[in-house]
Amino acid sequence: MSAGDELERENLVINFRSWIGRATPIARAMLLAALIVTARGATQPNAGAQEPAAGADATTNAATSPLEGNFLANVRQVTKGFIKAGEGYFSPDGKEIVYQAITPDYVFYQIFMQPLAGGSPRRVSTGRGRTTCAYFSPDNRRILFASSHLDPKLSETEAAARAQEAEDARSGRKRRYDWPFDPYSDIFEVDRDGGDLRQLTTELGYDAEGAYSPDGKQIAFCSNRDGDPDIYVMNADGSEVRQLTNAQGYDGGPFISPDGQWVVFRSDRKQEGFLQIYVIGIDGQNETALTDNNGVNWAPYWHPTEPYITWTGADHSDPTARPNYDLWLMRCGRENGRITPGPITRVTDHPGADVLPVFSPDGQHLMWTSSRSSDRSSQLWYGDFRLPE
Ligand SMILES: [Ca+2]
Ligand SMILES: [Ca+2]
Ligand SMILES: [Ca+2]
Repeated sequence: MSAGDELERENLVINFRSWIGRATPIARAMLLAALIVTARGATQPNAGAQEPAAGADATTNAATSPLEGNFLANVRQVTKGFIKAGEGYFSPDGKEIVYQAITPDYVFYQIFMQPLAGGSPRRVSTGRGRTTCAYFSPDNRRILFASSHLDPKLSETEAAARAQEAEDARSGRKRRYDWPFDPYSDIFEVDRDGGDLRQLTTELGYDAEGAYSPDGKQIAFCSNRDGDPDIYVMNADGSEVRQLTNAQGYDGGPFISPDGQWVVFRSDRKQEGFLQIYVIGIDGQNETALTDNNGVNWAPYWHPTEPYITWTGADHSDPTARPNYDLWLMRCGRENGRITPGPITRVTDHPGADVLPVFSPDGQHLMWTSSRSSDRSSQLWYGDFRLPE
């Protein structure tokens, strides 16, 4: 079955911190073969053609395989009641999470936070526009996210998305997903109750994928303000924007290292549609590729205390095989003032998609987005985590 056939057959959703809006049609088709296209048209990874593990229960760790048991324990689903939810991040005290989710009554993702231990989700974004990529400020007082609610034709944008959804539902058609870099996307911050909304970027073009530095003084983000998506850093109040990368291609998903000196990100500069993990100094120097394989590698995230990164990867070397998105771990080295690639360990092997991993602030837990849920929707999952011996 070709990727295109599979795509037509499947549902699709997409997360923009992760996926490729500018890939060639062939590369895009390869990538999208790994995704589910829902009539809603947002993105998330594919649940996979294979069935979830027999007897998998959304609230127990029955879905954990022997391999996963080497690193994960007490795995459980932490979001429910949404059509889908994902890309979660921990509060600095590890007690709350912030994430994006689609509810039955609105067409685009909105940003929600909730206690990790359980409790009602609370929306902190405005309720309108495409939103993504939330993050807690290190002082636990503010929430960062990207939103397109200032789109001057927002009502038309929403109506078009709803109309497409309704038409697809009527016709049964599964649309090929094509992520728009929403030109009205900007980065905002709000109080924990959603109040005191402040706009941090104002350039026309896609500004999103933002995350604070551990000291709260800087924000790394992705912008295509000059026509090509690149990594930028600005002060936390939006001032003093500096561009770190300038390679042709989608450089995105940046996170600043625990020591504040490095930015890890992913890029398709080497081959369109094949993302690799890179690291660059906060000063824009000493850029190094950490992965170089025949796959898609994205959503890198730093361990808070040990020299590890985790990320999402899938093997795309066989165009006839369905890529299984899983979580990976690399122990990084240091050499001549650079961060260097080290041994790689696979953390998950569930047939459902496992993407967007983040460590808890104490490094003792892992949260990620997975379609291993009993209804195969993408939801946030969480477990105890231990590094390899
Ligand atoms: Ca913008
Ligand atoms: Ca670029
Ligand atoms: Ca998987």
